[in-house]
Amino acid sequence: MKLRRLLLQAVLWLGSPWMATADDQFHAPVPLQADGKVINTSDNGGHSGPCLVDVDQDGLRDLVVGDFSGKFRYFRNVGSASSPEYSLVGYLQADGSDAEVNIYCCVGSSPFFGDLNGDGTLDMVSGCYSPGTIWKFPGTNERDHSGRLAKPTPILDKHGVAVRHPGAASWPSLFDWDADGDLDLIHGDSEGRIGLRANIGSSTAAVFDSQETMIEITNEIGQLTDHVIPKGHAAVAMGDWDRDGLPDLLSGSYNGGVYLLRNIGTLQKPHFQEPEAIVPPPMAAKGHGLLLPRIEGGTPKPGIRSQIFVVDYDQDGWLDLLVGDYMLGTQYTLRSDITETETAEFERLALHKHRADLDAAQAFSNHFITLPKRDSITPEEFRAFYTQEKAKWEKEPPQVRTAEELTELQKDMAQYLKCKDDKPKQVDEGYVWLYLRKPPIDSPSRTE
Ligand SMILES: [Ca+2]
Ligand SMILES: [Ca+2]
Ligand SMILES: [Ca+2]
Ligand SMILES: [Ca+2]
Repeated sequence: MKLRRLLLQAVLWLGSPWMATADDQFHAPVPLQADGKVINTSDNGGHSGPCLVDVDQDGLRDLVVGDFSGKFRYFRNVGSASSPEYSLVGYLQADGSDAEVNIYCCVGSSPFFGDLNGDGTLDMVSGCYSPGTIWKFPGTNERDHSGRLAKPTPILDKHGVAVRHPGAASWPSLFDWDADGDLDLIHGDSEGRIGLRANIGSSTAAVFDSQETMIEITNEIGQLTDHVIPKGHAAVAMGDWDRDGLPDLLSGSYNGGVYLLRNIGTLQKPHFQEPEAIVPPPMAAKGHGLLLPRIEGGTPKPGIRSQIFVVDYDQDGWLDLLVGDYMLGTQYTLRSDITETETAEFERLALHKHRADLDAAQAFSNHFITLPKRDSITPEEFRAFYTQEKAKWEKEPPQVRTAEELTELQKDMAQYLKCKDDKPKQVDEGYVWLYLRKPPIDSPSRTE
């Protein structure tokens, strides 16, 4: 048993998903704070969708964060341009109530601002969940501190048809894609598609083309595909990441990574390279960030379903990233006298248990799909069949051995818990991570 435990520890050391760090181009990510606390959209189901914009037009960029409620939390910058400090004001208002989009699965609201009618006030756009309509909240001239917007309408094309991809969720961004002086609409969907709707109107009256220009890449098996973002969830943004004068495309992903598609076309006709991960997915290949072990009061860790905002946060000339995320965690409460070493040990055990649980669930579902099933079956009959087959399967020797190992693990974990019999709680989390970029090594501005 001792040998097995040693082996297990070696595996756990090597396999920790949190060992995956952002590429050397970033400093370690830090979660943004407001009013002295880390911003966490857990009370609204997580899925943070960040955006920096000067809401109250006092010359300082404020922070707007979407989440699973479909609303938009507004944090005013009460610090300075070079050293922002945020304080929660409340939800952005639209037409007398909280601005809101429809969301019931998998994503957060995704605020982005731009002046679509040239009246000098910023309008807000946001995606939502199924159908992935893109909503426009016109800006108003009421310069108070509530960030007032007018009643939302779906963004329509020149024929009055709502702009959207086939995928369930949508993420919009506004950018002058073709360098003709007006804002175009770039939008991604949950299947990883990204498309452009050119503004065929003007900078004072945006009209979006009915033709979609899709971003396409050649995938690993040589097929041309428009599903460009690995694992889908194309939460798009644009910015000249490599400072070559051509705006590049960036996107979040279901896996929590951030991808860069370098523009190798021209200013008027962008063309993109295949996506490269500039923030690697925070999870190891196994597991997708759901029900990962978390420690109550522990240090936050980047999750999945990244929604991004590209901005030169520290104004050093190099674009940085804000990354909103989601994590459904299994939260454990540890003993109050626990040491750092014990905490690390507990994290390793809990992670191993998480993976073993996932493996067991996957193994049964692999087995279950091979079973012969009747054509017509009621949901009750299906449940009974499933339960009976699972019970049978769990009595087989490999599953019995796994169950014994899990019991052993649980015993090991119990010594670190506040109450040994406590059942862990499930918690939603959603942070806003600042990935400050280090200027490239060959850049004279790099300081380390
Ligand atoms: Ca401001
Ligand atoms: Ca344009
Ligand atoms: Ca570029
Ligand atoms: Ca910067």
